[in-house]
Amino acid sequence: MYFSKSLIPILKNNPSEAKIKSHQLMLRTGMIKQSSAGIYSWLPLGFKVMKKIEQIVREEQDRIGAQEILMPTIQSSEIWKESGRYDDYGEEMLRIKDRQNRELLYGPTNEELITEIFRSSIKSYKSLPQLMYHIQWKFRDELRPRFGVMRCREFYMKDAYSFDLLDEDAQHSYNKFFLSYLKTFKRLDLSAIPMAADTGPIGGNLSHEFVIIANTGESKIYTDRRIFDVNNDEVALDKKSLIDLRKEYNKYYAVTDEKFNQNEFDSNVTSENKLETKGIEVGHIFYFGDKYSKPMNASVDFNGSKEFVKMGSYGVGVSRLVGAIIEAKYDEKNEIMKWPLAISPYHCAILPQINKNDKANLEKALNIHEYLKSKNIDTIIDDTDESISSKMKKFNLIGVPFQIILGKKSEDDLVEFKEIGKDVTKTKVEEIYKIIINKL
Ligand code: 5CA
Repeated sequence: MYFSKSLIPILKNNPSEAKIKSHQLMLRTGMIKQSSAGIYSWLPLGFKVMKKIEQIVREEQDRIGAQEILMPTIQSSEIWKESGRYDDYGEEMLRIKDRQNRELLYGPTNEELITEIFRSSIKSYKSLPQLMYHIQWKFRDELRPRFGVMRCREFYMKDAYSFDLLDEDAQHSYNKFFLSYLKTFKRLDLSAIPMAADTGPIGGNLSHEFVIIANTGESKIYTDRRIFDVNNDEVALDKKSLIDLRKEYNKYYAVTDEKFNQNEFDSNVTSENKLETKGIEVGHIFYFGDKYSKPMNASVDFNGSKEFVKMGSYGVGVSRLVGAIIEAKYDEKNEIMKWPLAISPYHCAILPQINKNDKANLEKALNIHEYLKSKNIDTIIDDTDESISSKMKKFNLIGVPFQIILGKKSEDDLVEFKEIGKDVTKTKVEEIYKIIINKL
């Protein structure tokens, strides 16, 4: 990709309407463009990052045997009347009428629709468990959309749903998603802590929010610091049974605002381990038994008797994650965005100094570009006539983790190469390929 031909509208300064760094950076580097309050278009740079995050989320859902489907954004009010949530959901739900005057809505979540799909397709307990997910836009008419993609009205979510026969089977499904979320966030290089949480309009009595610590977060959290050690223990993730893993986390107090109780906090956590801070909710899982299956009559036949299935739902804020990762990784002082390589908009940027009467540097850049492209390294060339230093600044801000610099005196087979935030070294292009591929 050539920078001169790309739709990456970089701004010179931070836009004044953006109050937090992720919002500032996303507007400044042209990742998104607001179309109306809390509604954004995703331009190529932002879209690439979001798609890479989506793919990691998808792979970890597939790994636990969840089946990908795609439900529509527009739903009929009928099923919401069956569950009783049509009136309960309130003004956050965007209600629409079609030309026949039928009541429709833009889905804020999909418990009803998936229950309707389940009840018309699955009849026997032998088909259980069923785990399904989709990655789709949602709309919630938030009273105060703010902070860019962090709290918007239209947002991209992965939502999964589990259906089981017995309560204990359903708890097992819950634990599978719990573990899958830990793995997903780890792949995104985030330390997201599961916190006991309120269930709000989704319902049920068991729920965890996955929260990353950030000053700009909207969730208040109270926790025992030692839970971070559990989260950083790679071995535990692979070796522990699901039940042991849950027990490991349950040892430590970790709750969100709504679940907070000062007496419990004081009696369970010593003062040096107490942490009261703010965080960003990047995922939320719920267990709600037959809350939807009963009123919507979703049951299976089990040895001649009719059993309402036990359900849970599991959400990841895919579009919110783009902002959350910026909040966690942006080095504000040096204006460097440190995307984890797996989700950076490009793996490598080639920054040649372009001389008017000498095309040698550009040609060299094109050759390197072809070579890296053939090896599946996602590469961009900055073919504009800006100075090298302004190109480097720009790509530090965008956050391309590897940069090849072709200055005036670039020798034949050695090029200047640097990993973002580190020093320049002179390296062969084949070596560069090996360095990048090893880190991917
Ligand atoms: N049906 C359940 C689970 S699938 C559900 O909707 N859960 S939720 O309401 O907690 O949303 C799931 C995730 O979507 C949240 O953890 C958050 O990361 C993201 N999210 C929720 N509201 C917004 C919003 N207004 N803007 C951006 N992301 C949001």
